[in-house]
Amino acid sequence: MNVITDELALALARAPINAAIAAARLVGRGDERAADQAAVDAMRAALNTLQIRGRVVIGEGERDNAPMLYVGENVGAGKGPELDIALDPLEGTTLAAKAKPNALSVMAVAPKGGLLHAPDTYMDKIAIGPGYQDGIVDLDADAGENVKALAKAKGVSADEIGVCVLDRPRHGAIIEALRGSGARVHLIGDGDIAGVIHCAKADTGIDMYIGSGGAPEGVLAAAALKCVGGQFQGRLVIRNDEERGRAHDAGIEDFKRRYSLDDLVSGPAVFIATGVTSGSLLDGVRIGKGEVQTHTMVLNCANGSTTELKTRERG
Ligand code: VTB
Repeated sequence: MNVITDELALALARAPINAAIAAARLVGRGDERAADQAAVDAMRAALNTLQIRGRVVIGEGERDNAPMLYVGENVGAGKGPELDIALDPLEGTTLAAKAKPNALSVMAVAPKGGLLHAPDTYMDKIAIGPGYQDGIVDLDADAGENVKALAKAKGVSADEIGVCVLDRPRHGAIIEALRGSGARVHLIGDGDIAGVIHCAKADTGIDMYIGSGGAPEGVLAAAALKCVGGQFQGRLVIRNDEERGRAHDAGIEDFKRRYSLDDLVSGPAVFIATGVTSGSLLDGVRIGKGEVQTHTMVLNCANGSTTELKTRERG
């Protein structure tokens, strides 16, 4: 039996909605920390009103560094289903601070044990949308070869393939290989959860996501793809002893393991994202004349449903 009913999924949405509203009041103020903190406080308060026994498995950091929503923190009113929660109250703190598009408040929830406890390290990632044969792209293949394989499978030429990549110097070789294949490269400043979700939406012009970003964001993005369909492969990037320690503490022994979508998200998860700033996926929070409007997507893997929520409330 699935413990996350549609009703519970909608109740859970209050957490990112309230976090997004709190962060939105600080959009464009150049203060990443303040916006993040406001989102964290609001998300935690909302989670603690719900009839769940939640445990944060991906959160704001280890207990020593994060006073709230730390990994291992119990949330919820203490009764109800046991749930694992991965959260990012403000994904794209820089985007919010600079009032740029696609800052989101994000959460994935699954019955206990259903989400990989990803350490706070980087992860090499590749993602594509639904409708392709399994294994059509490969994390270990050359980026240009992946474009060619995807173009063939899609029945288009390589120059019609759009690839989303975080704009970082570390991606120089990948970007070169992608452009060499003819692909269009969509560079984003931050926010690779949105980057991955773009692959599964027909109207974004993005067919594939490649590059290294946060491992926690990898699990959150995988939860979204698991619900709407698509492929995702990831591998932790462990650069030093400290990161090795973090991975070890998260219960990971095989640092070279290549994770599939189902390895990252093994249970029937729900993925919820609320727009903080407007972007290609969601409208941002609108505040004015004593009223607040929000826009949220609730994706439920258990029944494959997508629910779009628009709220309007005093505030
Ligand atoms: C990504 C992205 C985040 O960090 O994980 C990225 O999803 C990777 O880290 O929004 P670097 O910024 O260190 O390259 C963010 O951009 C910010 O958390």
